[in-house]
Amino acid sequence: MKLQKIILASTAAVLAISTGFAFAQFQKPEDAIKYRQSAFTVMANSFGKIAAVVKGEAPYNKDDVAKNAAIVAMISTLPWQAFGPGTEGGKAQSDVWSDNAKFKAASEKMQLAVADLNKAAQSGDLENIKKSFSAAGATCKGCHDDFKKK
Ligand code: ASC
Repeated sequence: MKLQKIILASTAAVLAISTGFAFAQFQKPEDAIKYRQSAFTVMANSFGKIAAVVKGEAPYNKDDVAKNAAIVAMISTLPWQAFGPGTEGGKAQSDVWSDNAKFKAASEKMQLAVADLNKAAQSGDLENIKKSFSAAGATCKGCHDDFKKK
C-alpha cells in the first residue's frame, strides 16, 4: 500500500473508532463545555480570517481561504457531541436541551452551509465564496440568536 493510502485507511479507522467511543465521553460537564467552546473558538478564528477577505480588509489568497474553510468545515462537526445531557452551562441557553430537535436542526444547517463554503473555497471562485460565506454566517447567527446566552 502506498503511504498515502495507509494514512487514509488508518485515519478512517481512528475516526470510526473514536466516533463510537472516546469522542462523546467527558469526565465532567466542565470538560464538555471546554471542548465545545474550544471548537467554536478555533472555528471562529478561521471563519474570521475568511471574513476579512470577504469584507475586502485582507487580500484574497486562494490557499489561505481554502485552508481556513477546510478547518471550519472539519471543526464544525465536533462541538455537538459535547452538548450531551447534564452538560448545561457555559454560554448555552437551556433551550439547547429543552428544544434539542431544533438545536440539532440548526447545527446541521450550519454544517451544510460551511461545507458549501468549503466547496467554494477549494474551487477558488471568490464570488461563490462571498455568497456561501454570507449564508454560513447567517446560520451561525441564527443559532446564536436562539441558543446562545447574550
Ligand atoms: C464570526 C463568528 C461568528 C459568526 C457570526 C455570524 O466570525 O465568530 O460567531 O461570524 O457572528 O453572524
